[in-house]
Amino acid sequence: MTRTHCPYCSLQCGMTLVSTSSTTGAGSTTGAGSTTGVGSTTGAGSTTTRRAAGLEVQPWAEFPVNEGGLCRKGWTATELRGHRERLTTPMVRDRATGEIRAAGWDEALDLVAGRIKELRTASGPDSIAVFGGGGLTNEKAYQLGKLARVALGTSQIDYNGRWCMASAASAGNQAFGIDRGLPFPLADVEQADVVVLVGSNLAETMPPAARHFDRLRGRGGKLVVIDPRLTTTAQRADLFLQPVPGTDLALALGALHLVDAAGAVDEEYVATRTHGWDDVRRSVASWWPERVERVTGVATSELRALVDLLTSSRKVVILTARGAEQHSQGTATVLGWINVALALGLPGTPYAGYGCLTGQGNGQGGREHGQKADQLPGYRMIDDPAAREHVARVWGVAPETLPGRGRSAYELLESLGDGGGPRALLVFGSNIVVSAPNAHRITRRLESLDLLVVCDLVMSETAALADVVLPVTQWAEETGTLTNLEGRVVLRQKAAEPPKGVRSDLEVIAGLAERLVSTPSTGSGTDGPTFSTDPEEVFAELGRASAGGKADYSAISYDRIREEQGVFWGSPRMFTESFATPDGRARFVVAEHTGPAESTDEAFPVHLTTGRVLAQYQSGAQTRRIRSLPDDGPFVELHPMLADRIGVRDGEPVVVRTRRGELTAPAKVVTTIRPDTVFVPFHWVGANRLTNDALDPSSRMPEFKVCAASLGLATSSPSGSDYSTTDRAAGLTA
Ligand SMILES: Nc1nc2c(c(=O)[nH]1)N[C@H]1C(S)=C(S)[C@@H](COP(=O)(O)OP(=O)(O)OC[C@H]3O[C@@H](n4cnc5c(=O)[nH]c(N)nc54)[C@H](O)[C@@H]3O)O[C@H]1N2
Ligand SMILES: Nc1nc2c(c(=O)[nH]1)N[C@H]1C(S)=C(S)[C@@H](COP(=O)(O)OP(=O)(O)OC[C@H]3O[C@@H](n4cnc5c(=O)[nH]c(N)nc54)[C@H](O)[C@@H]3O)O[C@H]1N2
Ligand code: SF4
Ligand SMILES: [Mo]
Repeated sequence: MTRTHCPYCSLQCGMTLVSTSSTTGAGSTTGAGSTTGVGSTTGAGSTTTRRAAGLEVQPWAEFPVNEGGLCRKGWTATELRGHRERLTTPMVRDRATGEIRAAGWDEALDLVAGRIKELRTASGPDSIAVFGGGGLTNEKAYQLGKLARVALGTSQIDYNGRWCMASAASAGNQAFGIDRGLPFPLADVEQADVVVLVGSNLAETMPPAARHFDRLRGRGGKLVVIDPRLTTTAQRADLFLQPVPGTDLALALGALHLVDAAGAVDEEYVATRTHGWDDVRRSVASWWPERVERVTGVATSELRALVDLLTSSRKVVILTARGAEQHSQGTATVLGWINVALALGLPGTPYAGYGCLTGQGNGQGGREHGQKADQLPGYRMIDDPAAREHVARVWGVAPETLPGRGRSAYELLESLGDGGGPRALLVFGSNIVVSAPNAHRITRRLESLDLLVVCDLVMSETAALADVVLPVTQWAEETGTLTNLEGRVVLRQKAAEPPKGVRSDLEVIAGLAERLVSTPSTGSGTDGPTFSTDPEEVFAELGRASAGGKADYSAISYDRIREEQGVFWGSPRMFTESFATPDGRARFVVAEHTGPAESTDEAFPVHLTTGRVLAQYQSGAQTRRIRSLPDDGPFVELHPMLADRIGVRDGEPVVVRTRRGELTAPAKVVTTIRPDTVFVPFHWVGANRLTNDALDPSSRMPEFKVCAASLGLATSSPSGSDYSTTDRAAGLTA
């Protein structure tokens, strides 16, 4: 029996994995949450049980975040073990024939290191790029940053978290001097009077978290949801506002205008704990409710109802998620809501404040230990001389050998190959072909590389393009730490042996480093850089490298995490005395509403937004392969009025076009979406052929959540969403 955490989202639900290999085969011994077992690989008629490939998921009732609850993705997570599409051997592509064949580890690693050396000699270290992921453990993220800076010598590293909570991170740094998703434990929301969710569908994206919001309402607290769709989450709300996508900032400005007009600004808090209110006050003066209604489509009465709730309660929590953040003005939007929170005197007071609901399993830790283009471990900045000095000492290299800042995720991918930037890319933990915006263009960039290396568990759509595919262990087969949305560092513990032939990411990184680091010593009196493959050792090194930084992990150990059910870095409740700015005060920052980068017009008259459904995770590389989760392909959610206008009925194929691409998928006709907006989930190839790659100026976050689209009747067959062919082909290649 092993206590560990779900492999997927930032809630990092505690779970127990029980080995079933010693017990008899079929019968399920536990009650609830049954799913189709993968044990029977023959499709139809399989028995229902939660066990698969010798591991069964059971609750871990004492873990405080989810209290034993899991969503269906968590209950079925072990089905990917022993899956027929699991990669178990390195693969190497012959560029002359296009054929991909099995190879030994030494052959594959030698080949990768050899080509990297050639490129490095010919074009310099920045011709090699690295792309990481917010699902990687802290140890992997740390080691990947070190691989780039020390073994490859490249500045060109970034990761998919740039597409996730980067706008909230940027806003948090500007306003509070620190970037931590939730500055308080999630369960604190139960004690609030009012919680406002801006662009979060947490009933589908972190279902076990919903219990905390249900208890809030059980105590008489109020839940407000702001979303262009009346989602499962919004259906539980006491107040629901349904803005046009991309207009949340105008709503925040209007809310602050009314808070001020009502005389509800906490003048003492503003005077003693903040700077900059006067400028912000002036900037919201012209945001009359009528103007807000014209921009957002939210009736003045609804905005007033929101502000009445905010001003009549003391304990208000404002939470943003991707709906508000994934915009070219995402940072400004978050700052707009932080301004509301500061004016009301909330951050740092009990059961109140602002927080961002981080998304990926290690969304928080993944952005703290150096896989970001501008960052060194401990949330240190790479262009800070003191930071370079400290980290270089831990790494056993000279500070001047560390490269500077690289490009942000989208800019990096856009520059690859034909784009004039790096000629080689190493990918760890992201399925770019599905999840990058303007995906056609990015896929062409990947295809133009001299060398694409992908480490993955399965043949993802991105791995299917690679020259070298390296098979790695998955969560149940490895140990490491992740930092959940609250800043709680949790321990993933190994529960089973990996298939033969598979290596951990740490082993892959060490294998490459060994071949690429020329001579150890650098004259700094140490033995030069080393790359441990033992996660606990790497964590201890990460602790030293992060010591004294903003995200300081030096006091955390595996033993402490086991004993304390996770350990928060810093304080569980932040900002009670001061903020992380030099003078301890929070900053009001003026945020101007400019609107989405692309507006609707005659040719593209509707707003397109994208997001998630409960049963699929991210690019779907993992969950589309779990047979007890529905994998029906994308759909186009639209209002009956819009459906009537183009003459499509529920289930019939509809074409969505944008300036970048098109997608055909069945219409899902619902009254819960704004009539001027369509929604497409992004878990399958397709949605991102449509999305806009306009970037936020500060966070470099792409505008996943709004662009202009047109709709039409499809002439070809329905189920023909273009996803299926690519997807199945990728599966077969494996
Ligand atoms: N089932 C499932 N759960 C997941 C994931 C998954 O892939 N599947 N991924 C995890 C990750 S990495 C993340 S980042 C989180 C994301 O979690 P969420 O942010 O909750 O997920 P999304 O569905 O991307 O977006 C949330 C909502 O934003 C709304 N929205 C769209 N445009 C706008 C807008 O302009 N303004 C506002 N206010 N709302 C808008 C959408 O209608 C949607 O309901 O989920 C995590 N959990
Ligand atoms: N249109 C649209 N696009 C979006 C979004 C949206 O809302 N709309 N959301 C964005 C957001 S918030 C996110 S977070 C991204 C996520 O999108 P991706 O970056 O594609 O994330 P995943 O699908 O989780 O990809 C993880 C890949 O790594 C593999 N993997 C899993 N664990 C490990 C590991 O430990 N090591 C290695 N080497 N590989 C591993 C998985 O099999 C999978 O292929 O998508 C973004 N794209
Ligand atoms: S909510 Fe997130 S962490 Fe919890 S079981 Fe579902 S996917 Fe896993
Ligand atoms: Mo995310």
